[in-house]
Amino acid sequence: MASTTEGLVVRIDRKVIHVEIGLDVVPCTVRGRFFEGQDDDPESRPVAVGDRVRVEVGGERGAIEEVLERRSRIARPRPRDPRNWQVIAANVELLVIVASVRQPTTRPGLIDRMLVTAESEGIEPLIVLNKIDLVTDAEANAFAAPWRALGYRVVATSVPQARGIEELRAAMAGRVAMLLGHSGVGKSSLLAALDPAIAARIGGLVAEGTKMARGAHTTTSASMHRLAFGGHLIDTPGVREFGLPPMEPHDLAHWFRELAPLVKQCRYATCTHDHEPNCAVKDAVTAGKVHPDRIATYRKLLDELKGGGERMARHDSF
Ligand SMILES: Nc1nc2c(ncn2[C@@H]2O[C@H](COP(=O)(O)OP(=O)(O)OP(=O)(O)O)[C@@H](O)[C@H]2O)c(=O)[nH]1
Ligand SMILES: [Mg+2]
Ligand SMILES: [Zn+2]
Repeated sequence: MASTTEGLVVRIDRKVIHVEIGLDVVPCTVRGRFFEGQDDDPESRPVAVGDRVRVEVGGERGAIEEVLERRSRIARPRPRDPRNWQVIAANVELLVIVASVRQPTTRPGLIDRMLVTAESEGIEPLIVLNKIDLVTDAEANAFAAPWRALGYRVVATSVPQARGIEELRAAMAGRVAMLLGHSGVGKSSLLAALDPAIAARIGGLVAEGTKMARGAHTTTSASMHRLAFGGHLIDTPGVREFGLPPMEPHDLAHWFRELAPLVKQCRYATCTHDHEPNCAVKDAVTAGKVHPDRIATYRKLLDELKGGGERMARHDSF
């Protein structure tokens, strides 16, 4: 007899959605109505890794009947259709923004974009500065300084030197965490270092979710892993760019920690801190109280929102 139970989406293949139910992972299909009007592209499906679902289980397989309400979303524009938002993962509690100073170099603006997404979705961010074996401590500290000054936690790590791994474990334990960053910064390597049992357990899975490119394993789809020390960690493919969730331009400053408290002092409630008179944010910038990189990112994102806000607002899937 089939029975209905709750599960957690851990991986999405072309034909099958893998759902963790208790200690098992059950291959599932979705009820037809989910796919109505959808093409065969897994990224366009209304189910994401991290979704809590109700599943009807019969024998070895299941059928997803319902996706439960999402508490948070990490989304980005779809590569082939930037007006349409693709949810990479749902219900993330800790967004682990992985960066490296070298090989590859992470632009500060990318970290700030991800921070805006985390703040606006109510997700705790954690910045991981990986590959610190390739730089001096002084370089690593200089890179991390602007975010540390704002109270963001930055953990410096090295996979070959096993530095910072224990601190990361402690931050993730018992939570749903997600790794996000450029390709090659070491997300999958960190996952394997955090829980060596995962690397052994998912040997075949890794081969499926990776492709050999210039001798490196590049992750091609998001997948969630149960951590031996408690909690779950989602590994994701590297991002080259990262868009913003649709929002009103005057709301952007709320998600910049150092700007948010100033906004109330601006003359206009809808001040975008751009051309408006009597602007507390502009005063703070003039007084040198805001880091130049952060305000540069704010202005860039503001331009994007002003240019694309109306267009994005019609796509409220984020
Ligand atoms: N020197 C050094 N190399 C590292 C470190 N972490 C990872 N690497 C190397 O960096 C390369 C890329 O690592 P991956 O873990 O595949 O990177 P990724 O972020 O998962 O990349 P994508 O899946 O493409 O997004 C590999 O050759 C790793 O061995 C580190 O801390 N120091
Ligand atoms: Mg990877
Ligand atoms: Zn203002």
